[in-house]
Amino acid sequence: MTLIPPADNRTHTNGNVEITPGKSEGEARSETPLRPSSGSGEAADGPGWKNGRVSTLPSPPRLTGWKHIYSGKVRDLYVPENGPDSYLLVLASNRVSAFDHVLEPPIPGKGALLTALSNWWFSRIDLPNHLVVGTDEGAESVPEVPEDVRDRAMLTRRLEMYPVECVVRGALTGSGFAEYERTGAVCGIELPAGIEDGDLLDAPVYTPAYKAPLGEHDENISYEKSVELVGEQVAAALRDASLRIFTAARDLAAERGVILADTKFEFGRDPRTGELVLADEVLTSDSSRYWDASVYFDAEKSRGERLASFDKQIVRDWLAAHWDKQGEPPALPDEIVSRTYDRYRELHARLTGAA
Ligand code: Q0T
Repeated sequence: MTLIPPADNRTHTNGNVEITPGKSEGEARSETPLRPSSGSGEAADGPGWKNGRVSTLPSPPRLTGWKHIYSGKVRDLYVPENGPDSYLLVLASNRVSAFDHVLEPPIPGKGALLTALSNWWFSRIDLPNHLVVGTDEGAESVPEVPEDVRDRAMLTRRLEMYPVECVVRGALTGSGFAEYERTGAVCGIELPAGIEDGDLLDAPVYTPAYKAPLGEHDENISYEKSVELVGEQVAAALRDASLRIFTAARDLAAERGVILADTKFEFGRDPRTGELVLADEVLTSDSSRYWDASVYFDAEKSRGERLASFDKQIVRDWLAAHWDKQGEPPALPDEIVSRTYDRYRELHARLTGAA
């Protein structure tokens, strides 16, 4: 896998946008979709809507020319109101989730920052991706992306998504470490004894998960199970592409003092060409765990400190100290919101070299 040289921006134009905290609106694991919208109109006006369990999501914004069809914990999906239905708008909100709850308040600027990071990675990954670029669309007319959400919107080609979350782990932590502790293996891959939480693996492992329907938790699966789900050829292509992207991204991050611990990719099939296409957001701190290398390798620090990730660790730590995980989580104080934003911004700056 080669990463495209930094100067090359051929897949999009906003790889290095300047980031400023935006207007207030809105794990390193997968995002569980919560519930489809019940229609285009009410979503924008309603009092917010409940998912299957506990939290109430803020209503997604109404976008001219677009119909809201779906919301996950942190992103909202739209389709063109009057066609063509071959496009999809993925809007990154400023919402933050932890311990399976969407928290209040949102983190101003988060959606734009993660979108910029995802775009930056897309432009460096030498595989077809789902982003729609200006003029390659032939006769079809795609609705405009409204100006006020452009910095956190991805205009994408609508794909047939494969029901496999393509997780790659270069280190063992989270659900992967938990499974290893129970069984000595992750997704059927046996690992040497004695690995501790957060240890780097000798070689990255591909640990797919099944995308559970609506509200259920994704389930780690074996490679063989992924073959049953998508067929032998596609399963192998998903695994090979995931490992190649991970390895290249891990090496690039390492040059910038950042450890890419693990990440999740999603792929689809382009119905026009049949080709495998990289979709979703890529290598953001919502889909990945990043660690600060100088902290990770600091022998003076505790394991917890060393694994403090470039994502929601500040939020998780504050919640763990101020909430018993029963009922609704308390609102985050302003200081936690701004420190979390700073952390996201620092990751973006380190990786991309932006100020
Ligand atoms: C998708 C067809 O974004 C998601 O959930 C948030 C509510 C995950 N997801 C992505 C798709 C994509 C993309 N990305 C695409 N290009 N074509 N579907 C569906 N869910």
